[in-house]
Amino acid sequence: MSKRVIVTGVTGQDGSHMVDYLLANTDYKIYGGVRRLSVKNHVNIEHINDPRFELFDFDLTDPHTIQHAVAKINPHYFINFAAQSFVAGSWSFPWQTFTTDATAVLTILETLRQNCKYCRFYNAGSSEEFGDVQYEPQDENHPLRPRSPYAAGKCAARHIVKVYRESYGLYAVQGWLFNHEGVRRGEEFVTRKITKNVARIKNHLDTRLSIEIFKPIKLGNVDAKRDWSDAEDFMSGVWAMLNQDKDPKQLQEYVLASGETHTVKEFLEEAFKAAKVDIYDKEGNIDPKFVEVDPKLFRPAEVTTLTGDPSRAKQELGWEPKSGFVDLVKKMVHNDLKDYD
Ligand code: F7E
Repeated sequence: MSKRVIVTGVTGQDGSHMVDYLLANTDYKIYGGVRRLSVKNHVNIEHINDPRFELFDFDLTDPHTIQHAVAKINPHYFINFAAQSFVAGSWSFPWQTFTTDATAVLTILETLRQNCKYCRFYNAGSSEEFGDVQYEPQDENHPLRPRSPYAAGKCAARHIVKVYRESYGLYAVQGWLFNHEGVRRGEEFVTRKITKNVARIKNHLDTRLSIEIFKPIKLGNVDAKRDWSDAEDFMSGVWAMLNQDKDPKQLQEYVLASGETHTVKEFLEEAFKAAKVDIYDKEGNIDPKFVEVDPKLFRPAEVTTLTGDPSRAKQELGWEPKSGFVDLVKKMVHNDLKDYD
């Protein structure tokens, strides 16, 4: 009988890519957890037409839905990609963020411990946990120094995952995923916000028919540095973390990253380049008609720089990202330009 995998957060970027990856690379049955909303947003899973994929109602803030899913499905793997993942939003909703990103992870672990001890559990961890970084690049030994309610929640989750692994021998891991983007990225994250706006501006300039007033892209801290990869590349790394041939108490957790860092400004410039829009004035500066820095978009505390060191994942899991920064930016811009075809 084929194995059963629960993937939560399947309407989001990572959950939907994980479903695609598992359908393509295993013969397992995949159960996708979705939170009921009055407005359905299934765009990231609309393309899936496979009898091995089934949806079920799930909400991280409702322990009963976690217990019910585990009792009914009796999964071999539980991959938790559901979260309140927007860092900036975590200052507005700290309680909701901590409940979904930390307390709910404890509920999953305790449910598995009591009912499904041999299920392998993955929780989405984040480079944000390194926060106020002490050295570059950050590896698995870097201390946890969170700077946001989101990051504090992910750190708490990491500790409780480790406690369950070490206390009960549960196969439970939490990778450190550095920023990962793509055409399914939510529009509030800076990369997609940029590529969507670049496409809008390009269309405006090309058609000159738009009745819309020409508006610049409004951004916050464009000097922040991030290590960006293609989200699709991360799925095999996560799956490899879940399939190590080790006693759970000996398990390692891994950084997935490109090892390269760029400023938000560099992403922005590369995106306009991909759309063939010249944004520079005669002095070679970015013309403010294209980009405006809005102090309201600065965070109460910023993670100014992140660069991951994926050496351990490369050596022990044989994992490395396939596509680079420029290809990622091009892919996202070209995808958003299609909205105007
Ligand atoms: O911000 C700066 C902002 O919101 C990136 C999540 O997936 O990756 C993501 O977290 C940087 C920050 O992602 C705007 O201040 C400037 O320095 O795209 P972001 P994030 O906060 O790095 C990690 C690994 C996760 O785990 C998270 O779940 O860009 N920035 N101007 C801006 N950011 C946004 N969102 N919007 C702006 O206008």
